[in-house]
Amino acid sequence: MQQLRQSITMQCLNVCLLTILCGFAASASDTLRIDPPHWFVTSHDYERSLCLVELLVEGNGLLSVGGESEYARVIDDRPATNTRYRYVTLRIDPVAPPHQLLLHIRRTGGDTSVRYELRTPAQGARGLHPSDVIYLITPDRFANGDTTNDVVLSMHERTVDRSKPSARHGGDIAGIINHYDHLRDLNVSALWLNPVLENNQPVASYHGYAITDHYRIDPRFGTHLEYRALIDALHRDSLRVVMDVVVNHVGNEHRLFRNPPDSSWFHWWPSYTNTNFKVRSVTDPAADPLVRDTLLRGWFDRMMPDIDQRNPHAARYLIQHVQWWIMEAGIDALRIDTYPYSYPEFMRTFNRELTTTFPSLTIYGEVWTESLTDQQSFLDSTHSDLQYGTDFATYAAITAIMSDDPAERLRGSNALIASLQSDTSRRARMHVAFVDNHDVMRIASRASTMDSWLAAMAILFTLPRIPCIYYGTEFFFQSEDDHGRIRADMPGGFPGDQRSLLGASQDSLRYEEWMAYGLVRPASTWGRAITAKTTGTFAILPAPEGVVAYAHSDDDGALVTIVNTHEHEARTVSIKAYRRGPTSRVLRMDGKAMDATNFELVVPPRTATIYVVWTLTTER
Ligand SMILES: [Ca+2]
Ligand SMILES: [Ca+2]
Repeated sequence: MQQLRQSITMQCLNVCLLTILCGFAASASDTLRIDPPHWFVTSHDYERSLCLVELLVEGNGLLSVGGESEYARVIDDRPATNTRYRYVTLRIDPVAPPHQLLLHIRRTGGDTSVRYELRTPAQGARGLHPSDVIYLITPDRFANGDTTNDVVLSMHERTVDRSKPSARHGGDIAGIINHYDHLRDLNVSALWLNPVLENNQPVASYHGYAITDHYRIDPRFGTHLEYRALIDALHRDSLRVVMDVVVNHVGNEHRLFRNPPDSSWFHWWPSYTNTNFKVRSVTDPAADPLVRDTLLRGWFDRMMPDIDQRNPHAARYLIQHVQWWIMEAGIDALRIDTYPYSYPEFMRTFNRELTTTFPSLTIYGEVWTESLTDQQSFLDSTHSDLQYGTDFATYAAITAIMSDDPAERLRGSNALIASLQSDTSRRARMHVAFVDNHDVMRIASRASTMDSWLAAMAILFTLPRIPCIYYGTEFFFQSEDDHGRIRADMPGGFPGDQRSLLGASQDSLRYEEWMAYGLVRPASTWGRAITAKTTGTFAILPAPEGVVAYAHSDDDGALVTIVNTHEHEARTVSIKAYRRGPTSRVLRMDGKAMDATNFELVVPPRTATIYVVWTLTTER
């Protein structure tokens, strides 16, 4: 990590030098702002759509914006309704080299010129793979690597109080960099951070979902360069980076809400109207139009004004900021927050444009519905053509299987089968599965026994999905159903912590922590080690009622999971289909060799067990 920190210091020096060199632009245009702050040159045919960019130029007394270089030119310039803004379209030649374009800006107070940079994009947009394992971190709560950024005097919220669940706790990007070895040890392959863009809100600004500047890392989380250095380190180790994207709303302190280019950038109501959270209304053709309207146009929260993406400039602004971060920082995948609350027409444009521009990019939406049918509807091309979703239907099935109520467990087992049957295509393998996240109670608090927790994790890691681990779940974190408490501090991540779980020896962990880590760590390796899980054939096996059995198999063997939800009775499942000859063996995931003479497995009640079937190929 020493090397990583030195690299950040060098990059800081480079930026200081760049700022001095570009001092001309800064001094002549100190009240000007241009979003995006720079753009990129491209050379591939598929990136052709990036050759047009709409600049939102902001400043006092703007009259016109023009400019031309050998490879780029302003082709359109028009005022917004609010004359503080102009929409300026720039066309860039597909073969343009990186360079600076001089923008001439006429203003009532005197003309000025600004050098607008066209840079080489970062390598990224490599997408996720079915073998990936995602690690989700709430940056304010994972680790505080830099106490000097805890309080930033220019921000509205200037207190850090770890005793308050909804206050800022001081965690940051430097903390993630300091504990990067934990990610490596855990063997995850992708990192998803809750949003790290500026949230300059007066209260509860820690969670990141009330963005107030689409082009700035929140200074309490660190600097732009620290963010990029973290991503560079992840990429060097072939890990992928997921950006948490919010296009439904902003924080009400966002300058584009406080003084918008046009009031039609946002949804307005005669009196405050919250969204009704009736997600189904957006996919149900028979839904009451008023209900659907309130879902789409109601505000997510009083502090989170709802964006009207029917305004073409607002829509362009949202799409471009994502393109910018992909090319600026090398983002590989997007997680779209509050997906159903945005207009489906806008999301369809968003999805198609981004996946056309970046063909390997992965996009998954937060589709919070436990209905399988509704979940599928969002993926339909007639809706918004979403690539993949966060799999709430399977999550609901898993939590039902953990219930102490036998009837609920039976319902859960049937729901899990339905979920597995609903889409056994390759596409389903890219949905993101989870047993907890930053919005729902920790899975350890839903489990009444360790067996129940183990069952949930066994299912999570063997589903034909990409598993996502919420930080702390590897240490059996528990919580009540409260956002601030779900997002608890990682022990050892913060100065003064009495004990540390990060890098802790086995001796210093409590039993549950040791057990949990001992499962999650190897399980996150299986996805890549057992090729059958990601490239083999998936099948649901015949099993008695209340039992779910499924397998991934290829020529080398099979990964079989059997879930028995019965209260007291063991159940038998045949896995003869995976016997490849007399040298086939069955191993339980804890290392115990099973009696493989007849390939009938007896599974204890209220457990989920993983088996590996393999064959001594040299003797085959
Ligand atoms: Ca800090
Ligand atoms: Ca909305």
